[in-house]
Amino acid sequence: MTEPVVGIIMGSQSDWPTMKEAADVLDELGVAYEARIVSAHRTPDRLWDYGKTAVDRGVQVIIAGAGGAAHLPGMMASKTRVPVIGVPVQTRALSGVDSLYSILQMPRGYPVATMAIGAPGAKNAGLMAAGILALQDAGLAQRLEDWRAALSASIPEVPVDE
Ligand code: RP5
Repeated sequence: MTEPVVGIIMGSQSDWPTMKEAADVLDELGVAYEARIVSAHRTPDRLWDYGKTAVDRGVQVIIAGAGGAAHLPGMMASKTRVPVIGVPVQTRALSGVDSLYSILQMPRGYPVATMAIGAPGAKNAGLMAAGILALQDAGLAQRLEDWRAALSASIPEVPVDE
């Protein structure tokens, strides 16, 4: 069994339908990952343990998704030097702008690479993680090139009536 090199963490089970977009694209690209519920507010000790052990466990990129007062990505970035990609989960009350601002405005020194709100952001987080790992993995680099080429080829040049 391949050890996970990407950690997909999220604040709640309710984030999974969004965060699964990241997992799905990592599956397509053959990148080993783990998915965990790690809440900054509800399970702070779990967050601390995850951040403390990430490097030693071989996790090379963390994708962290949360909604509302979305402190998970920033807190994780403060606990580990593993690069953190933040996904603002769409919320009902404020459409995810709350999540976006919570994740985006990090103080100097503890960056979070913040994606777009919702499912497109989660998918791009998976692709961003793959791009980082591909710098040291020629096989993955080729798979990512092929994936991008296939997406590009699927876009028609001429619009049609639907
Ligand atoms: C955040 O609160 C989670 O990341 C989730 O997006 C949001 C709502 O959580 P639930 O009430 O659905 O568990 O911590």
